[in-house]
Amino acid sequence: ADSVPEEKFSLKEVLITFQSCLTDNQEILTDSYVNGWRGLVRFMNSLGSIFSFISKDAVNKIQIMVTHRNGENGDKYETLQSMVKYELDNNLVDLQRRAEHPESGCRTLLRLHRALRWLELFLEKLRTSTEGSKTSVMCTDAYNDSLAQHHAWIIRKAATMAFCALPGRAAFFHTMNVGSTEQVVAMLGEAMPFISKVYEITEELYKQHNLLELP
Ligand code: 1PX
Repeated sequence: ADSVPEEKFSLKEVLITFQSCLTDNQEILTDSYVNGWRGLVRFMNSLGSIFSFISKDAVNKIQIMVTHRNGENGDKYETLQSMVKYELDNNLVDLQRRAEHPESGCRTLLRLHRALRWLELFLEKLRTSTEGSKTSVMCTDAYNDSLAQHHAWIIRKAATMAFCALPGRAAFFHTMNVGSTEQVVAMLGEAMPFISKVYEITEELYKQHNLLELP
């Protein structure tokens, strides 16, 4: 058979996925959330194998969520709200230390949620950057203001080293496959409110149930 041409994918589609996470009553759909991360990981992989230790962890967490969703009680995982209620009501979350439930949906999703904050910060920096701005610096600053606080020294070190391998702003925008710089900036402006909204709602949900520090 003829080889299928590599499908060109645009980061716009990925970021727009976060729009479809929100239901009319402000709940967050697990499947769309996980799909958003899938797309982000795919994009990250296109940046080079130096990021593979990061994507490996992300894929692992995505897979845990998919397994919950495909399980016997998958319907309980339809939204983040129903997941939190189901896992807490049934004592399926390790609150003090990782023990019987090391892969609860709540603790796994919390890691992705913290990474979403990094994404929000990084995208905002990209959106407001100028020609001379360095992606590695923007990425590191966003990381230090979010995820880094939750990572051990060795992870921080490895992550910060990997960021140095990021392509420059022009090449990075090109990889996003969205079009001109103006189009990238416009797309980011469009997509960011949804990402922020999803982050905010999840943060509030976790705060209400005291889940923001799950081991
Ligand atoms: C236009 C920009 C789009 C960029 C898309 C990039 C998508 C990045 C996806 C990163 C997902 C990272 C999830 C990390 C979850 C995590 O914090 N895991 C740690 C804790 O888990 P545990 O189960 O042990 O409690 C775990 O220790 C993580 C290890 C791997 C290193 C994580 C470094 C995270 C850096 C995030 C920034 C990615 C930069 C990509 C460059 C574009």
